[in-house]
Amino acid sequence: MLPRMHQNLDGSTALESVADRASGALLGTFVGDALGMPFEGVLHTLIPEHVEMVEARRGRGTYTDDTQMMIALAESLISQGRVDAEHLAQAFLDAFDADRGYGSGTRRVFGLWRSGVPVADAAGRVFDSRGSRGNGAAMRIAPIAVRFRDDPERLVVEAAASARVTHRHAVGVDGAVVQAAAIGAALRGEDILETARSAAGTAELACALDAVGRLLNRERTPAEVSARLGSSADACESVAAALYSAVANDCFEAAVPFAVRLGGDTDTVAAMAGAVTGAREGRRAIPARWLEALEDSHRGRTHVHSLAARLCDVGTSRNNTCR
Ligand code: F2R
Ligand code: MG
Ligand code: MG
Repeated sequence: MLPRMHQNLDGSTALESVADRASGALLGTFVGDALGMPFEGVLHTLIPEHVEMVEARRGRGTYTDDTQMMIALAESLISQGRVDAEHLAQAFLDAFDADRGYGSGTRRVFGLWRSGVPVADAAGRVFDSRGSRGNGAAMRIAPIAVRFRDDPERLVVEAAASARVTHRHAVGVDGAVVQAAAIGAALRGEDILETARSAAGTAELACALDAVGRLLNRERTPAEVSARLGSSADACESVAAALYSAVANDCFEAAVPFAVRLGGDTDTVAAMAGAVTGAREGRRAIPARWLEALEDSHRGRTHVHSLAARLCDVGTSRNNTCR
């Protein structure tokens, strides 16, 4: 069957437009990660007003665990067509590179898997068996949103399943669900905050997203926003901060630097803001100087772009096209 194509006003087709948004979601994560990484853990007062790709520990434009785990999740999804916890855990272990900077809880989960603890059990053994409420499951979630963009109910189920592999605390899982729902809404051209708020399954995330809504009543500085929402590695704080950055700013070039300027977990808040705004505006809206700066190693920007295209195909396996 031939792909369904509709001509847009700018001459592009609907087919191109979805592929471009899918690529925007994955490369937006990568760009946010690379822009924010040099400032991770830095107080917001020490971050320059004009954020650009600067020299970093592994070089300018390099990625951290956020993008590394997103790539592993995308590869596993393409291979299995859905979240397969065992396969995903192995993909995370195969991709692991300590030098990319992982969360302590996630490293402990990996260690438990390596020592023979079943995949289904390990995530429930960290943080005094409360499980992690870190943002590690939310930061990597863009491939789930692309793959299940046309089925919002399935998107939520698969996002939660992918999160539980490493994060068992309700807030860690809910952060991933909310972030996936927001990216899905952006891909479909729907209201991002409203969709995210409807997807929230914990009172904590729901309250944080209500606070985001209230902050949108006037222009805010990054200092004000980080004081109200927080920007730590906690999923509740950082997902809300990323969504504020995406919704309060009308273009990728403004939203992602705004997220970095919140301080705290800068690579991750910017990666999540980048995923949402990249999905909303497409890869074509990401400044070329940032895309060109991204590392293009074996699993670099070319690979990430091709993963997005393949996720589109897997997502429409009925006719093998990207709607
Ligand atoms: N880990 C980092 N950055 C520090 C190292 C960077 C350094 N510059 C380097 O390059 O080496 N960044 C990455 O970690 C965050 C994602 O974390 P994830 O995967 O969720 O891990 P974790 O450890 O499970 O959770 C993060 C922190 O949240 C707190 N926390 C989580 N659950 C908790 C609970 N139940 N009770 C209390 N605290 C909990 C802990 O402080 C965790 O360490 C991203 O920023 C990524 O970029
Ligand atoms: Mg990171
Ligand atoms: Mg981080």
